[in-house]
Amino acid sequence: MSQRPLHSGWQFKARAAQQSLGDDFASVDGWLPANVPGTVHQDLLNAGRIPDPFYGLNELDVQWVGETDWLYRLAFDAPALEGGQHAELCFDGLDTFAQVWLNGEPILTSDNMFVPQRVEVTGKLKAGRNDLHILFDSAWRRGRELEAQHGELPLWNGDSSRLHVRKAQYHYGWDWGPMLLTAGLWRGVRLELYRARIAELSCEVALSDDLSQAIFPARLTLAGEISGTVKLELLGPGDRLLDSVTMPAAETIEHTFELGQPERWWPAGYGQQPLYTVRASLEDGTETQSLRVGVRRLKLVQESVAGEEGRSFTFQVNGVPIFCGGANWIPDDSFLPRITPGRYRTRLTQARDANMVMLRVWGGGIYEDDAFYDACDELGLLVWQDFMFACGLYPAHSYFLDNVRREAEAAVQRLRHHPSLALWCGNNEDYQLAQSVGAYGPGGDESRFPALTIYQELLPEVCARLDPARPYWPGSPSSGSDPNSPVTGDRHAWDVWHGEMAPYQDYPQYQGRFVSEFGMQSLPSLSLLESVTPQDQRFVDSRVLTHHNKAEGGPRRLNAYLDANVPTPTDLPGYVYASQLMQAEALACAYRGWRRRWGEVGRRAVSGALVWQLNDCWPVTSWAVIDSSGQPKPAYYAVKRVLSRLSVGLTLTDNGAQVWAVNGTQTRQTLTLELRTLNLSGLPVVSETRPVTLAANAVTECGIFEFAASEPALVVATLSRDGQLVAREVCWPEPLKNLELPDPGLIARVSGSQVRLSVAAPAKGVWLESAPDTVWDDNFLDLLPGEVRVVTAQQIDLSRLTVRWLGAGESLPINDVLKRQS
Ligand code: BMA
Repeated sequence: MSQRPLHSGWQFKARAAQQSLGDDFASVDGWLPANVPGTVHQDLLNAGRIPDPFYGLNELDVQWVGETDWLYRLAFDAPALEGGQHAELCFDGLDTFAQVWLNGEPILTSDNMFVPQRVEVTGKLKAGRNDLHILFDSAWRRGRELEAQHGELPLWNGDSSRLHVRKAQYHYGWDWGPMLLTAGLWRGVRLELYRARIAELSCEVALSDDLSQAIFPARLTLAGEISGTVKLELLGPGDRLLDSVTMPAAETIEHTFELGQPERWWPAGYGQQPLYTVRASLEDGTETQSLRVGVRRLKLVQESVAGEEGRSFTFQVNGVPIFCGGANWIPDDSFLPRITPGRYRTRLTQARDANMVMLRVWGGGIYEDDAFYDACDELGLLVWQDFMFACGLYPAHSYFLDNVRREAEAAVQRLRHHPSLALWCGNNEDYQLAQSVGAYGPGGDESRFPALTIYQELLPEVCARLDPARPYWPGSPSSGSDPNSPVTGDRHAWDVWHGEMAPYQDYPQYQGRFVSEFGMQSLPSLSLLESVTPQDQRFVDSRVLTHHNKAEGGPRRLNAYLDANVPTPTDLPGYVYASQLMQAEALACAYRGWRRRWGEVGRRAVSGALVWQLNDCWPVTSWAVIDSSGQPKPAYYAVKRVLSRLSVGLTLTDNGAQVWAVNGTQTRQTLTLELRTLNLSGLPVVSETRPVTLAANAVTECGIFEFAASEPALVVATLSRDGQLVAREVCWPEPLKNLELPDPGLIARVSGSQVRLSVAAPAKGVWLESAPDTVWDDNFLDLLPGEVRVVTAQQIDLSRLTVRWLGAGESLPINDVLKRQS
């Protein structure tokens, strides 16, 4: 088979309504160069026809783009077909309402951005020049027409017409994202010429109950003229050839490789991520396809929780229950083709480095790129995969259902071989939306929730047929009649921030068996904000900064949490720091409290917590822990610390503090627990030391550390082994805004890629910043007298290095700190 990408030479222009379509396509004027894969916004930006939609208020000025119809055209050369050869045009992604003509003849109509299209053009393709024309109708207009036909339906976020359009739902605007209705060839397009081709290769790897034997049942379907033989190979990690078989070609070929003592795939931190390859080649050498697979047994266990109501919700890999600390993933850009494999890899590595083991691909985005899942396989990140429905009461007429079925089949067939893929999930919050309008739950009128058939029949049927071994879950959240039950299924814990705006200190009591969403807003990094804000708008409640917070009541809610908790300067840098400090405190409190409830075998009261959200798609104040320039916020480091394999926790009581420790390793740990209180100047008040033994993969309650709370004091718990620090927790008197902290007398020494920090008095939230691309191994530290903390970055731009902490008043250039010391 020969594959020719058709990516260069495209042109585009706006459809001129006053002309016939033929004349419009034929006109010589107005065509501009287009990039494929790409979007019309990117093309217009490249051509200088629109300003950067991310800058200032420009989003508002580019709305016409989504309301316009767009023409794309390409002239390309093709060879004469040889006898018996087929020609197919393959469009991996058309966004969204597209009609395609080849040499003036209509060949395709497409209306689902998630469905790749393959069109046979044998007999239509000419030797020599060919002309491809595509009309993309405005998704806005077409959505409105569909809505007029099928009725307006309730939703949260975006324009209600989105519910009728199979296009990434966040394109319609979300409570963290702009409305940018893209159009175009967002994924690749190619011409395939072949006599015979591999239409599909699948391999559903299975592992025996005792984990000692793996089977690789390779299944191949061929299309075209079937003759000769096909070679199937199994390669081990490092591409060692393990087995191979040659079979006569047939429409369907099946062969099962068996392997004793396979190397097992594990989530990050639990073991390695060995990957096997199943490869199929046609005898004539014209095509080879391969799948990278992993050997692991994954189960979703729901069993009783001793002494409590309901059932657990625990992912088990190779027999080991995994506490799924992690995050929700949204598309990393409003303009999807800008997300390169390298960018995926960077963002996912950040997640892995924060001790996360699971990401949830949220249903308002896309079935992500192959590069996303490949990286998750390699990094050991489990993927909770939503189908693409979010926060709406979707229609379910037969045309819509057929469209959804094709979409789901395409997604499942493309992704099912990935060992990282842990779960298929029907939707995001559609059960809750239905419940809120009286269409679900006790007394709810389910006839008003037609999409139930999608989540409870159509999608489970597709999954059972095409990916039977993988768990399917109807919705996030769902759990029967109460979709957001705290005792079964998964739960979105929005009692903090949304809902009653509960204090974040109460997070532990808003638990779920698996908290698949919770979050707290903060501003992005100052450097990112400044890059998209005109000078005269760089103040907290400027029109531009308010526009870059899309949440309903966003600035007001954020201020409420700031006012309750932290000193909040009114200058922009101070406000950025305060919001990020508060977010970090809130998320750490949630993870800490819920992870304590990981318990032990038979008592897995909370088995996961996924923060809303890992990343951003544009520069915005949002719940993300990494901003859209890729810079981690302080919360990122707080999460990383609290999710480390071994951690220690404190909860204040009337007469002291409860102490517990989490051992996320697979072995029992014998450690030394040191408990102390310090006054705000850092002088020790009470201390004690105890040996502790922490059971494997469990939480150990270590009892009460008693002390009289006579004055505001810091409570410090450390775990160490042979004098080496293993984990530490510092509990500060709350609210932080009331603390009167002395100057910590920070001492910094910078040498090469290291910053060594020490203090004379306790310092909270010590935050180092340098060039935006600086990658720190740790940051946002609590420093205590008597210790030296070393923070490393690959490269430090000393001239831009600043440091700030709670109470510092401003970010200090490190050179000033150095001068103060000398
Ligand atoms: C969740 C998500 C999103 C939303 C977020 C913050 O429930 O599913 O819809 O962006 O809340 O409000």
